[in-house]
Parts: sequence; structure tokens; C-alpha cells
Amino acid sequence: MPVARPETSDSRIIAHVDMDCFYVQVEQRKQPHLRGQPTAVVQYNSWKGGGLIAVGYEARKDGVKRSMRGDEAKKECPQIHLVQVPVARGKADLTIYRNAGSEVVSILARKGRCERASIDEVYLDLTDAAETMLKETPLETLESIDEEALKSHVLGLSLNGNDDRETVREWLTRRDADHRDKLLACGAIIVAELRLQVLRETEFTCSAGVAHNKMLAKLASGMNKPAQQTIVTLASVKGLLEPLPIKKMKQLGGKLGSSLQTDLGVNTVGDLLQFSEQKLQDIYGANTGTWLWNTARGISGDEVEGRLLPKSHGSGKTFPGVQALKSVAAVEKWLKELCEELSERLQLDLETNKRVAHTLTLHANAYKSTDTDSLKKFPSKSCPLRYGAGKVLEDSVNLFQAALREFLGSYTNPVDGGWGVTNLSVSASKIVAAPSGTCSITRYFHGQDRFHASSEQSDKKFAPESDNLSPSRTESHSASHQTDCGEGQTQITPDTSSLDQYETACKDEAIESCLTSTHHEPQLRLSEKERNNNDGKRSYEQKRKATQEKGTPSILRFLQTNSCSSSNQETKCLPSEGVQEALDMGSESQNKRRTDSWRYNAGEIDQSVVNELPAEIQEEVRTWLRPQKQANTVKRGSSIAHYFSPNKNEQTNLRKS
Ligand code: TTP
Repeated sequence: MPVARPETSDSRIIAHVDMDCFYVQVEQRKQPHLRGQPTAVVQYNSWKGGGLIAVGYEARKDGVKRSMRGDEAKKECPQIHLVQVPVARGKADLTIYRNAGSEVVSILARKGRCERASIDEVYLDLTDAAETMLKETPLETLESIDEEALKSHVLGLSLNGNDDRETVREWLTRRDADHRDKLLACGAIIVAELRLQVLRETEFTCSAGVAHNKMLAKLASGMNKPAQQTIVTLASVKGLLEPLPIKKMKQLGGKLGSSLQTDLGVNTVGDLLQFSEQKLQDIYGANTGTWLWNTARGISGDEVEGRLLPKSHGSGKTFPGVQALKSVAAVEKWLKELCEELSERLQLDLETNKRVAHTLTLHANAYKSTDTDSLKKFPSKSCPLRYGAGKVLEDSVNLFQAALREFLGSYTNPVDGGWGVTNLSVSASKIVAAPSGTCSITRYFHGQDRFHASSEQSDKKFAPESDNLSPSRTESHSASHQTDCGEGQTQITPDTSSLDQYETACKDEAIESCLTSTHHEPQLRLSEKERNNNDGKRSYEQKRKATQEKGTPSILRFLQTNSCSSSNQETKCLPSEGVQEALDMGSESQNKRRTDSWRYNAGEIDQSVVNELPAEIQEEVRTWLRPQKQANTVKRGSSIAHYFSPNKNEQTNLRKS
């Protein structure tokens, strides 16, 4: 159920930034000759040309839509370029898109609190930045305003089509404007700058909404795409919301929205205005009632969370039709792939971001051949997460068995036959900062088993997901609709009735599931080495672009100048290749490190072995070993090789990197 939060202040300045046709832009950066060409990204499965998951704006002009398959798109637009999503482990691999999203986030986060809402969406709280700007430079004294800000769409501002930019300039610099509008104007100028910055540094365009709260900013960001921004003034809120179909509002796409329609005859947000808060509370309860009343008036107190990293990691695959998994062995085979991938991402998250996940959850969709009750859901199951691919697999298999027993109503382990699994995924959630000291140790040892002692696991309970996860997470997963997209693929459309968290925190995961993807760890930050590699090329390229861009009036112009033909791509499009190379190099070396990784048991480490560690690691290890002293019973001289990497040089390099 939605939660009504008190409106903190309508003087906040919130932006919602949404990348334009994101996967297409990422592919176009990789293959610059595709710039300006009708392009779409298709799922890895080539059935009927593959399902389209991202469509470029040139192709949209020719009538190509995301709901189409490649063959259909080719009929609509014969010259379309269909790029297949990268594949790893026989599944889609979203690493390049995640990394590209991280590049954007790191730029946007420079100006205020930043919440990574999905693979290509970010909320920004620019209140402080706008206040500071207003204090330092009264808007009416601004001599020049960036063209990008002048191209803003100001809701409620009437334009005559003649000198629209001049009209926007006047609005932005009004001396007698309300303080809140002045802050909005500052927010718009800041967002325009940020969007240009994103373009210069990443070559990606994005669109944005600037408003006094998250709800309005999100509504606005999609109103003028691509590469444009929309400002929601307080005066425009009523006009913006009133005609909107109720189901289009966030969190009202599902049951609650349907109830408003059928029980109260509310079809638009305007219809909702006629109900008092009391009446709505009587029908839907105090919280939801107030939330509805506020929503109809554009009031929302949701804060921008300072979160640059995903809330969970997931890996899933679908097995529609004849591909359904019909034996425990077949399920285990795929679980192995999924768990290995999840484990890699967890390990990388630990190394890169110093975070650990605490809950492992298994989700599946299944059917019974003899089922009359086809609506019965396969239960999701959770347990404490133990690090190490082997342990994740072991636990996932146990979770699956427990869920299957419950699904089939069996007291013993079910036999094969009579059931089929059409969708399988594992996810890790409850991700928190790793206890201090664990990360550098991790890098040195590459041990994986220390976060959950085995005793904790031995008596673990296989609890239903809802026992371990917040209601929102539970709902987010159960609220996905699946549409068969052909062999091996399922399109998951998030049910908009689900909570905010679905669209925000879990969108990545939904998209991954949709692609039946396996992917590597999302990296918020590039490693030092990768950054250095990038910096060289980027800074050169940035400087070149900055010079080239001086005086360029708009983002669209920028794109035109960067529409690389195959003949000039080498000279114009170096940086994306450079970045990609750096990223690829990074993941390759990490894979190698993982292959060479080994295990150790804290309780068995000999003190003399600790003394051999590099000085910077020793103290951390000692701190970490202190509570384990009792268990430190291994005799001196016990096999060091058992605890440490066979390749000392490799470890030394790791430490340095
Ligand atoms: P969106 O932001 O929904 O769309 P988009 O960025 O492609 O286009 P727009 O300019 O209209 O915002 O999704 C972001 C990316 O997520 C998209 O490029 C591809 C991926 N995606 C899927 O893989 N499957 C899906 O069902 C959706 C909706 C998106």
C-alpha cells in the first residue's frame, strides 16, 4: 500500500533524469556508424528477429515500437539496424548498460543528493544547489543562459511559437517571481548544465523533469523526449494532473487504480479531487486515503534517497513452452549458472563497493501438468545468504526443493514429472556496508565464507520470502506480468500497481528478468586502473569535445556533429571504445582472480602466517581474528598453501590494484 509522507516542503527542487532510448545509445556509442540510423536493440533470442527491448528515436519515427519483434520492425522500417543484446552464459548480459548507467550517475551526483532509480533513471535533490545559486547570482542579473536551459518546456507558460526562447528567458529571469519559481528556474539551469555534462563525458543524451517533488519530476521527464527538459511550476500542477488517466499515476496502475475506477467511478486524477480526505480514508484506510488525497493535488513528501548503487542483485532465466525445466537435475543445472553469476556480482560488489548482502531469495514460476488450480503460485523462499558460489548454489537448491514441496503439497522431496518450471531466478538483498576491515582482507585472501558462520546456516529456516523481505519487495516480484516473447524469453512488464520500489529500486532486476539475463556486477565506480585508463582518453576527448562544442546551441546539434559515418568514426568516436575496452579489461582480470581464488578459515589461521602478510593488511587481519582466538588451534607450520593463494605475485598485484 502506498505510504503518505508529509510534504517536507514545496520549496524543494527535485529532478528526474531519464536516459533516452538507453540501450540503443549505448550500442550506438559502441558502433558509432549507427548514430543517426534507425536502430533497435533486440533480445538475444533470434526467434522472429528477436523481441525489441529498446528502440531509437529515428526508428520510432518510422513506426517501430518496443512491442514488436525484429521481423515486424523490418517490415515497418526496412533499413533498421537490429543490434543483439550481449550474451554471456547463454543469456543476455547487461554489464555494458549497467556500467554506462553508472557513468551517468557519477556525473549527475556532482550537484546534489542522487538516487539511482533504475538502470537509466536518476532522481536528484537540487534544493541546496538551487538555493546557493540564487543567493550568489540573482537570476535577473544573469547575462547569459545556456541554450539548453532556454529550450526548457515550462508547463503553463504560453508560447507563441515566434520567440519561444526569449519567452523562456523572461520566465527564468523574472524579478518578481515567487521564490519557489525562482528556485525552479535555478534547478532548470543546473539540470541543463548537468545534461550537457553527461553528453560531453558519455555521449549520451537524456531528458529531465524539474519540479518540487519526485512524483511531479518523474511525470514531467517523459513529456518531452528526447534530449529535452520540462519544468513543473506550482501553478501548472492542477492543469497537469487533472486530465491524467488515474491508471497512469505511479502506484495506481493495479488493484488500487482499478478499485478507484470501479468503486468510485474515478477515471482521471481530476475525478479524485471531488473526494474528501476523510472519505478516502474511510474507504482505503488512513494512510492510503491521505496518500490518494495528496496525490490528486500533486503533493508528495517522498525524499530522494542518497543511493547510487542497486538495492539488490538478481539473476534469472525463463523457460517458456517446451523449454520448461521438468526435473530437479535440470533445475539444478540452471541454478548453478544463476548462482555463479550472482556470486560473481556479490563478490564484485564487496570488492568495489564494500557491501555485503544478507538475504538469498529463490523465485520461480511453475505449473503442474494435472493442475486444476492454475493460479496457485510457486512460493518464493528466502534464507540468510552465505558467500561463495558453492554455498549459494547449495542453499538455492534447498530453497527450490522446499518451495517445490509446498507447491506440490508433498511432504517428501518431489519426484520428477508432473510439473515444469518456466522461470527461475535467484536474488540477493538486504545489502549493507561491509563491516570495516573486511574489504582489503577480502582482496588479499579472496576467501568467501566468512560472513555467515556455518552454524548459522545449519539451523537455517527456509522462510517464505515475505518473512525475510520487506512487503514492497515481495509485492514487486509478484506484481510482474509475463508475456511470452518466444523461445526462451519472457517479457516482464512491471505491474504499475506495485509499489514505487518496484519501479525504482527493482526496475533493474525486472529488466534483467525480462531479458532472462546473466550479467556481471554493476559497477558504480570503475576501478582505479580503469579510471586511469579512461581518464587519459576521456580527458583528451573531453577537451576536444569542449572545444568543438563551444557555441554549439543544443544537445541535438551535438548529436548531429557526432553522427559518425563509418568513414570518419575512427577520428570522431574514440572515447566510447576506450571506455569499453577498459571495462572489459577490468572484468577479465576479475574473472581470472576469481578463478584463482581460494578459501580459508579464519579460525585456523596461524599467527606466523599473519606476520608474513603485508604490513597494511596485518593490523586488519588481527582485528578481524581477535574474536576467533579460541579457535586458533592450528599448529605452526600448517600448510600455508591451504590458506593463501598459490601465486603470491598475483596476490601482491591484487593488493596494489
Ligand atoms: P526505458 O527508460 O523504459 O526506455 P528507453 O530508455 O529505451 O526509451 P525512452 O527514451 O522512451 O525512455 O528503458 C530503459 C532501458 O531498459 C531500455 O533502453 C531497454 C531496457 N528495457 C528492457 O530491457 N525491457 C523493457 O521491457 C523495458 C521497458 C526496458
